[in-house]
Amino acid sequence: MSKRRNSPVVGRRNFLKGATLVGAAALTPRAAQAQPLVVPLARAVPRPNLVAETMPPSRDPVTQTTGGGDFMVDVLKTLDLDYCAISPASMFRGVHEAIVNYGKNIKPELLTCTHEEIAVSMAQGYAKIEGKPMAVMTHGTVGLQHAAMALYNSFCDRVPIYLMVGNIIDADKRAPGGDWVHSAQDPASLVRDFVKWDDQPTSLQHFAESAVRAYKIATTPPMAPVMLSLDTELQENPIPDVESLRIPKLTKVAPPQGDSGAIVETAKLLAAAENPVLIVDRMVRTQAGMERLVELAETLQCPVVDMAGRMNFPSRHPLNHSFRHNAVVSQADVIVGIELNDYWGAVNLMDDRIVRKGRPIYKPGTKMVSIGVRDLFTKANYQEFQRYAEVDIAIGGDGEASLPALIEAVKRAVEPGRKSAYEARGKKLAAAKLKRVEQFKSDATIGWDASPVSMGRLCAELYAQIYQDDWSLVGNGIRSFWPHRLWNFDKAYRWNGASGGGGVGYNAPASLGAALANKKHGRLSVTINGDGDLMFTPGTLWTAAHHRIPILYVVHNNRAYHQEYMYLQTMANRRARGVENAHIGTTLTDPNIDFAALAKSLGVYGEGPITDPNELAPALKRALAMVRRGEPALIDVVTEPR
Ligand SMILES: Cc1ncc(C[n+]2csc(CCOP(=O)(O)OP(=O)(O)O)c2C)c(N)n1
Ligand SMILES: [Mg+2]
Repeated sequence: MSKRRNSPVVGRRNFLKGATLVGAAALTPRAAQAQPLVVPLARAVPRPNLVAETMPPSRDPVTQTTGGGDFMVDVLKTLDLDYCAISPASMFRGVHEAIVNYGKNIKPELLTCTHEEIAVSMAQGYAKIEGKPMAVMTHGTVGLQHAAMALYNSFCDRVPIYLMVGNIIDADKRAPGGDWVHSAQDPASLVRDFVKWDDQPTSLQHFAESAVRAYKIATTPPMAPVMLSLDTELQENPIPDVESLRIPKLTKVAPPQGDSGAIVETAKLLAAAENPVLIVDRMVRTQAGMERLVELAETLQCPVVDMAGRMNFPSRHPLNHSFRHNAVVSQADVIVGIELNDYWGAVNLMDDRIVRKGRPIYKPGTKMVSIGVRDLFTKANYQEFQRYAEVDIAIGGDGEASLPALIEAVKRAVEPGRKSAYEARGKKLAAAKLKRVEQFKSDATIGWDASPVSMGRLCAELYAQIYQDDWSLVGNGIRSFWPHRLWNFDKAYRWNGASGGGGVGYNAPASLGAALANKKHGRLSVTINGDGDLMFTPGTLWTAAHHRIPILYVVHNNRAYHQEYMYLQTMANRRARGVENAHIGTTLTDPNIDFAALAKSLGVYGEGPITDPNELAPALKRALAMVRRGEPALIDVVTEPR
């Protein structure tokens, strides 16, 4: 029963076979013993049994041979879901029990989380490394409310999450108290603004169809979370009509390619441009996508600005000009933005501290093209769609899937006579890049011996100890730019982007989800975690220990919600009131948080607080030894603010 089903017919037969087995199991000695225990006790009591009189005995309580939850598990097993992250709750007990007993806790295997936000964020980080969704199950209403922010992050980040939420639809079946406060008429209304699709099936066949449809919708670009509300009656009751059930087959949608005419037009613009620029953000899903982007850039010898929503372009490639963003955009005559989350933001500057007013970085007359799925799906309420971007050609198609056609079209459009001009352009770019890299290396030494520890030193020391491993940076809090400046990001799994919705509390659990995905590939996962973020979701560390997920947490401990501290300083400066009070409500001191002790209390190896930079390397070595052995570890480094 635990094998993945290839055809719906086989699926149903296996299901029937399984149902029979469950029935047989119910007649094992344990079950047989259970029956007499119930019957004589009832008979032995001569007094009126009020419970028995007011409530008819539940039908066949011991030998319920089928349960809707079993069928639901059968359906889930066809969907290639390796894990299901949960904080346990009665509203999904029918499926929970079926997963661990009937489904043998395999595909999906349950991950125990200490908060629903952790469960969803783990799924977000996991999906970006593994390329497929993780299931999450939450309690009705309250569990979903906890999950909501992480769901919003995932939605903004265009990451599929397969969310199931328990609910009791029939008011007649709700016990007083908890069942009522945790049930809703329309549970998904809470999150409908930031899930792509939701449903509340009212029969098992309805569940089967909706479950397969949900997976298909979630994994079709633009990918996003989906939600199924699981009625407890469907989960818990015997299956009335086993024979009639079937599991529809899942056929994933091939990602759409951009219109061929528009692709050719774009290729001509790129080939003819003096200074073409490619800007990419959430584009690469696979290693092949990264290699194709390299091919496109090398064909044109043009700069690539990687906005790092995913790991798109090798950091040390001479054409990676992410840290010369303004320089290359201001020179561009053609800009092609691929899967940009925020096209306007990539070509304009806006200071939100003093006067909220934007200005373009690009020259007037610069031709702009967008390729991506952003334009194919928009919701109204939450404004994550960003400012309207005025482009000359807007191509609705998946970025990675559209690259082969664009590369071919560019190769055809390149005039042989211009090849030497391209080469000269490439050489100039390579020299500028080299200069920038040298600058970064020297900048990283500023404050090398300072205490609190500088972020340049922290990231240099960390890289020195992992660069020979098959490493993966699975999180980087309120992003320090040092890793992308100094490290050699050369594979699609070296980095997995940020939160999407800017919801703090993402980094710790999303890093863990990504580390879980890396585990089976034997990769070394490391994350740089803000102290503020970690305090939103500290229970993540327990899940890391419980499920033995190897990951190194380096706490970037500036003892503050430092970003907000800076905003408060700016506000006070603007009003000429001095910054003396900017620490109020923004710092995390008095008492200082002992993250090493926190880690230890949750079963994770912990060291720190490290204030002397010379203690960093030996501490990293000890912690990484734990991680290489397959355990999580944490080191708390008291750092400069950014
Ligand atoms: C859920 C949520 N609450 C509050 C914020 C506002 N916020 C943005 S950054 C930040 C500070 C996070 O602290 P930390 O992780 O330590 O990063 P630091 O700014 O200190 O580098 C806060 C509170 C947010 N983005 N999300
Ligand atoms: Mg902080």
